[in-house]
Amino acid sequence: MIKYIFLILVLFTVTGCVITVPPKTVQVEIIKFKFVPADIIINKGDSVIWTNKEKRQYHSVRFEQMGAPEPDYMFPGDIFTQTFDEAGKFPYRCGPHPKMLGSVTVK
Ligand SMILES: [Cu+2]
Repeated sequence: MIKYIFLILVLFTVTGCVITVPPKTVQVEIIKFKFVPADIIINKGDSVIWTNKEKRQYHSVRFEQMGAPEPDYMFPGDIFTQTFDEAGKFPYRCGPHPKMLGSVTVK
């Protein structure tokens, strides 16, 4: 029995190293005119979900340097999702509030 458990542990460890990490989803909150956390580091294939946690204020997530057009405003409770398949650093800002800055670094 102990040998059996040991074998499973070994198999788990070995395959864990071979199989690539499944994509994950990272949350960013928009609150008090800030992206929290403002700067995040993710892996290729991961997604980011921004949620507007304000009581009344709308915002947006605009990847201007990636050539993204002005996105729709996000009202309280709205979310914006983006998946990142390329490595690099992607700064973004809020469309209506250019001083609200954030970045996504993809490894
Ligand atoms: Cu804003």
